[in-house]
Amino acid sequence: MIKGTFFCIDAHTCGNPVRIVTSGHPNLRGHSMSEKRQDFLENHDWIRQGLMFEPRGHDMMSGAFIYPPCSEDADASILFIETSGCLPMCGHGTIGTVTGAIENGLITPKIPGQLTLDVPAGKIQVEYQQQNNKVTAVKLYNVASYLAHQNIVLDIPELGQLVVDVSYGGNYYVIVEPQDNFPGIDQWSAGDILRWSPIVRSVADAVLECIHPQDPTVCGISHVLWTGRPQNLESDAANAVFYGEKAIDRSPCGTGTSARMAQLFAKGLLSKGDTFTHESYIGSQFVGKIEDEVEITTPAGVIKMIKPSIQGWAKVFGKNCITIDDEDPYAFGFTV
Ligand code: PYC
Repeated sequence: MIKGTFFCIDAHTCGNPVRIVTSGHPNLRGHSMSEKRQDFLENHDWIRQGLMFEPRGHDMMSGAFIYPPCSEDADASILFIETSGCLPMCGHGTIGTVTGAIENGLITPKIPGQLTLDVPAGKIQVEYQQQNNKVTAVKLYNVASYLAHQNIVLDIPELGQLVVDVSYGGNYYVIVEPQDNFPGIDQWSAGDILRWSPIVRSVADAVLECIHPQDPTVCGISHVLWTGRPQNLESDAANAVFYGEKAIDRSPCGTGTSARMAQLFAKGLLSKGDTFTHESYIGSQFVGKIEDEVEITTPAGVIKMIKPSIQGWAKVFGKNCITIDDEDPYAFGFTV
C-alpha cells in the first residue's frame, strides 16, 4: 500500500544536496518548531527514512519541509530532515530551501528579499538576491553561537590523544585542528575522516555535556569538524564536516562555520565585524561574518555568544515525485 506521496524539488547548496518536500506534510503537534520536531521524530520518522536513505536518497542526503510560521513575525517555518535525524538547524539546508522556495513561489515574503523563519533551534533571518527569477545569493543570520568546551583531551583508541574544542552553531561540533595525531584534512583521505569521525564523536559525547541553555531538546554532539589547509588562496580556513554515519558535507556547512567562528571569537582570533571565508571538502565557499556579540544569562552564569551570518548559493536542478510503498522491502531505506 502507498503510505505517502511526496513531490520534491531537488537542489544543492555549494555541492551538498537539499530535497525540498512540497507535499505530503504530516500535521505536527506543538506550538514551536522545537516541539514539532519532537513530534515528527516520535510519530512520522518513516518519512525521513524513506526520503533520505538509499535507494531514494544516499549518505549525504538532506532536505526540508516548509511549514506555516509558528510566530507572528515569521514568514514560514522549516523542519530539516537528514540521514542523521532532524537537525535543530541546518545552514546549507536553509540556503537551498530558500532558493527553491522563492524560485517556485512556495513562500511569499512580507518584505521582498527578506525572510524571518522559525526553525527548531530558534528564529533566523534571511536576505536573498534575485536575478531573472533565479536566487543568486542567500545570507542567513543564524542563531546565537558559542564555544561550549575548550582544550579537551580525548583518548581515541588506536589513534591516540586529540585535543579538541566543542562549539555550538545550531548543532554541537567537535572541532579538531592539526596536531600530533592529526596532520590536517589536506593530509588525510576521505576514508580516514569517515573512519575516525564516529569514534571521536562518541568519545566526546560520552565525556562532555552539551545541552543548549535555552532548549534542552537541543543537545548532544552530532558533528565533527576537522580543519586543515584550504585549496583556495582567498579562503581563511577549510573543513571536512562529518555528520550522520557516513557523510562528509560537500558544502562548507553553515552551522559548522557558525560554530567555528564562535570558537575563534572566544579564543580572540576573530572579532565582531570580521568576515571568515570557509572552504568545504570540495573547495566550495561560504562567507561568514560575526555580526554581533550577545550575552545569555543562564542559571549557571552568563554565556558570551556571537550572532553569525553565513552567505552562500544554491542551484535547483530537478523536480520529482517519490512514493513510499510499504510493500517495497526498502520502503524505509537501508544503510550498508
Ligand atoms: O550547513 O549546517 C549545515 C549542515 C549541517 C549538516 C550538513 N550541513
